[in-house]
Amino acid sequence: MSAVNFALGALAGAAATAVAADAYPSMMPSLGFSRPKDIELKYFDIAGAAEKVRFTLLMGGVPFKDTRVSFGDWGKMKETTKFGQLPLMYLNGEEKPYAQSGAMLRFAGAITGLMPKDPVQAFKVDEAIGLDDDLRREMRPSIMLSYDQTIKPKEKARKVKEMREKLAANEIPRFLSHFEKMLENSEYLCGSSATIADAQFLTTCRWLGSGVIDHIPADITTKYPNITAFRARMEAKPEIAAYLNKPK
Ligand SMILES: N[C@@H](CCC(=O)N[C@@H](CS)C(=O)NCC(=O)O)C(=O)O
Repeated sequence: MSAVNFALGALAGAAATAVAADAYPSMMPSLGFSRPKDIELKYFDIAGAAEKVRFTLLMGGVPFKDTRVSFGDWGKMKETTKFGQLPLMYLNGEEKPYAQSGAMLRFAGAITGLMPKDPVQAFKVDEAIGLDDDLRREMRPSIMLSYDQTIKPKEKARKVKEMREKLAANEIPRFLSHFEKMLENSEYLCGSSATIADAQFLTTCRWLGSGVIDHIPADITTKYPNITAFRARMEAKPEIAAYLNKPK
C-alpha cells in the first residue's frame, strides 16, 4: 500500500469511526475486538466486590444478567466454584467462569470504553483505583475481626469499636482528603468523563456512608463538598439511578 493510499485509508477509517460513534456510541469501544454477546455476573445480594463492575456495565450500557446468590445457598456452592469465592463472571454462556472483581472491572472498562486506551490516562485511572484499594485495605482488619467467632463477643465489640474510631478519626479522612483534592477541578476522578475508577470510588462512598459499618458515622463523606457532589453526579446517571431505585 502506498503512503497516499494508507493516509486515505486512515482518513476513511477515521470518518467511518466518527459516523459509527454518532450512530452507535455504545458500540464504539468494542470496535476492533469482539464484545461478548452475553454476560452474567454472579454475586451475593449485596454491593460488596461486584458493585463496581455492575456500575461500570450499567454506565456503559452493556446488558448483563445480575444473578444474586443467597448466603444460604453459598455453603454448598462454594466448593464448586473456581477459587471458592464470588463474584464470578460468565461470558457467552460458557460453563467456565472468570473470577477476581478487579479483573472484571478492567474487562468491563475495556468493553464499555470506561477504561481509557491511552496508557497515560489508564495510568491515572489505575492510580485512583490503587488509592481506593488502599482505603479499603485499611478497613479490612476491623471487618475481619467483626466476623471472628473465636473471640468473646464483649472483647470483640471493644476492639472493633477502638479500631473503627481510629479509622474514622485518622485513616478515612486522610484518604478522603486525597480524593477531595482529585475532584477539585474535575467532575470525575480522572477528568471530565467517568471511568472505572469512579465506578469503584462510588461504591466506596456509598459503603462508608451507608451507616451499616458500626462506629463509622454515616456522614463521614458528606463533610467533603467535592466528594458529595461527585456522588450525587454519579447517582444521577440514568442507568445508575434506575438500578439504585429499583425496588428490592
Ligand atoms: N479478590 C477477590 C476477593 C473475592 C472475595 O473475597 N469474595 C468474598 C465476598 S466479597 C467471598 O466470596 N466470600 C465467601 C467465602 O470466601 O466463602 C475479588 O475481588 O473478586
